[in-house]
Amino acid sequence: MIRHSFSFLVMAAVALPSAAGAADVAPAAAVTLYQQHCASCHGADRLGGTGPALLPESLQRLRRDAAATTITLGRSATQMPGFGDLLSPAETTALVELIYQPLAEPPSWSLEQMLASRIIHTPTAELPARPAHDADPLNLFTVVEAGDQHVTILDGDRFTPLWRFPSHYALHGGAKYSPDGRFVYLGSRDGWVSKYDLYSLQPVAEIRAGINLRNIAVSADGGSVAVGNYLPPSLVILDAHDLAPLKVVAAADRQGKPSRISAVYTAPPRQSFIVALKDAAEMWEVSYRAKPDPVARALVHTYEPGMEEGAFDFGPFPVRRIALDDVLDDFFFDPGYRSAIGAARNARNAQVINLNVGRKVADVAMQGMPHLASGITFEHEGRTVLATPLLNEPVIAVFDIETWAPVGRIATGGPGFFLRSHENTPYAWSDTSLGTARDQIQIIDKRTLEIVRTLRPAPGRLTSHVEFSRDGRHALVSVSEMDGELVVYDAERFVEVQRLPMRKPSGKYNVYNKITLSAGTSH
Ligand code: DHE
Repeated sequence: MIRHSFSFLVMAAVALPSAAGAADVAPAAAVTLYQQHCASCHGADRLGGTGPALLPESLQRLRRDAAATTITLGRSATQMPGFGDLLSPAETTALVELIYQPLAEPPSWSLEQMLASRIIHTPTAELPARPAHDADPLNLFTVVEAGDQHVTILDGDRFTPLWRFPSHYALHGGAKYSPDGRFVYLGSRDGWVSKYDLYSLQPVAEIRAGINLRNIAVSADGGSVAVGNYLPPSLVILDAHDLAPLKVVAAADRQGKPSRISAVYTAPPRQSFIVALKDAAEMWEVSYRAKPDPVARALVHTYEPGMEEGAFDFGPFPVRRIALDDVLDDFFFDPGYRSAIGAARNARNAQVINLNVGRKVADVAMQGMPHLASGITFEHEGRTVLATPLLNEPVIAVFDIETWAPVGRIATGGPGFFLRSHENTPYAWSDTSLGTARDQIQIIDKRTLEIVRTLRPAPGRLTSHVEFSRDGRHALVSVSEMDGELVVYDAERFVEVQRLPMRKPSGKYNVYNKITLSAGTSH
């Protein structure tokens, strides 16, 4: 497989094109340059090919100067060559300007294109019955290395890499596992869903389910994978075995106004996927309880507004619409999956939605912008609480999950992205990577809600995501720099055990903690 990716590294020593030079190259000439140098890999329409899509929607995380560096120098460990000898600085700048322009027509991704993109790497019948390695298959970590678009599968007992492979461009959101932990599914921002076998350490299948993907979820019965897309606005249901599309739902409100999907998660006791919409004040529940019959399996169902009778769609994976007061950017479930608590990024309140009755039942004053996907639950003074970092305040907000009453606000050394814990530790670990002190991990005692220790694994360097080992004895921390590392801590004594060099590690996901729905991590 050929993989292209963009550098997030700006090499100051290299003379880069200046914005002033862009005036030298007309936009029409930039289009010609694009067709000459870029189209064969990135697609004549910029929707991607063997290289990633070059659209503003998929390049959100890449600064323009970093894009210019990549065009000039290429990208090591990928098929992206440097064009510094072929393009003048002004031409490079013009190309950068071009790829950050939206397309004149909203890009479409048809079912035919989706089907044509699908690759079966290893037929299920050829997969071995037992692991080909001697590591505990339930104590593996999938580690995303965003720096050079790779993934490392790590033995969680010995902290040694078992397998490192190239991924699609910009993986985002949690890795999702099959219920038995054998397979891992990854979604990339440019629309690819890939499945890998953790027994034989090889790819199984992949499909491009959209152009700009948000996140994926695997059903609790292991049968299907839901894909939430920004572009085209859609929810795609795939067969979890071979990633064949089963249903494509055009994401739109009841009146037909399109909406991006902001997040999709599985709700195991409900046997359904719960879906948040970014541009429509609705939440969806898509049931996977009824299995598609063989005829339905052979057909790919589509669903658009207007097809439903009442609030329901009667095809396989029926869509149930729940009307809300506001859009949702993200949400979190109570432990019984009866309610979801969700919030819009620009809101200061969160809404509690009772999924059984299908309506909003409470507002929760957050006094800040919660990062609910990073929330955790734990027992505190005899009640279950939800704790979530706020993205715009140096605070972790804590709420009673039964009454939604505030329980506390933990003042931290800066706003952070992630909060992680484990049933076997009294501590929760949080980063402060969105503040000025980007290098801190703060350890909170879940009994007192007080910070008991601040760690700086690599002073001055961006430090973020934490995940615990299967037994909760170790906490793995990402130093998310290009020449970064994974720092393994003894979670009881807060002392460093090991360092593993990694290329800008972002998230890491422990198989056991994920499949057992540990309260200390995301699912
Ligand atoms: Fe994430 C998970 C949304 C920016 C790294 N992020 C998620 C999830 C959502 C989300 C909805 C849960 C999906 C899941 O697990 O299936 N993230 C958003 C945003 O809206 C935001 C703020 C803006 C955006 O660009 O989309 C955003 N996220 C980032 C980053 O800038 C991070 C740090 C680097 C990156 O990769 O872009 C980042 N997000 C992550 C990670 C997870 C994640 C590592 C999984 C955490 C986990 O433990 O499950």
